[in-house]
Amino acid sequence: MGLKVYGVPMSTCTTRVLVCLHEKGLEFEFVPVNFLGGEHKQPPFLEKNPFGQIPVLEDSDLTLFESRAITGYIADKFKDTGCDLIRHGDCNEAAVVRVWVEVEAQQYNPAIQPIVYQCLVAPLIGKTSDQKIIDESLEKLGNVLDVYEARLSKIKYLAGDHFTLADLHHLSYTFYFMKTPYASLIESRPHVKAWWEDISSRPAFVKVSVNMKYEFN
Ligand code: GS8
Repeated sequence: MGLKVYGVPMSTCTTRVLVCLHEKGLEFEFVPVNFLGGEHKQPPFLEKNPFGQIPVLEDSDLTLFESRAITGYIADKFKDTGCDLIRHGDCNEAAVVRVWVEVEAQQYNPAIQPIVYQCLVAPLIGKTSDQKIIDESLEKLGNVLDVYEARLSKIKYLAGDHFTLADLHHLSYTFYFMKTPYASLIESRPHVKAWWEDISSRPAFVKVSVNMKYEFN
């Protein structure tokens, strides 16, 4: 039994894992979860992830959830295949990758996620967007992007000279963010813009983003 990913093609956390698998050039089976039908909250799926969330990765008898933990596992297990996403050969470089993986999870994602939710998901599920949440999150995101702009004016990628998990983890939410009326937050910062254009044009992401349409299957 090989690698199996349970998820939804448009889901940000699912696509984080799919991009990682494609960067590594790995074969895997994609198992669509009936999200609208609530399959992820039913006992068979809860055995895989007791929190009832996608994605889940199975590798033979190992079952993992939390997209960033899954990409870390893939990057470690298949370190000699495809792009080295953690810079395993150098302890210092690897540590910097882990720092910026945390920055995405602790600073970037909490700022960008509510904007994407309010602008794209809320209307889709018949809710009114909350402009106060959007405005507060835009301010937070702007502050984070100022740090990125300064950093990316000195180095090509967030963790150094090479594309790593630190960059990869930004792809899914930023892709949707660029479809909101606030894309200028990225476009107005020249080094962030160049970084975004670079990482979003990588073949692995292009392949996955074809299916990233904000509509439920
Ligand atoms: C979040 C997973 C998540 O929110 C991760 O895997 O990185 N920190 C986790 N998944 C959403 C779909 S968005 O991609 C989900 O399953 N939501 C259903 C729910 O929370 O009930």
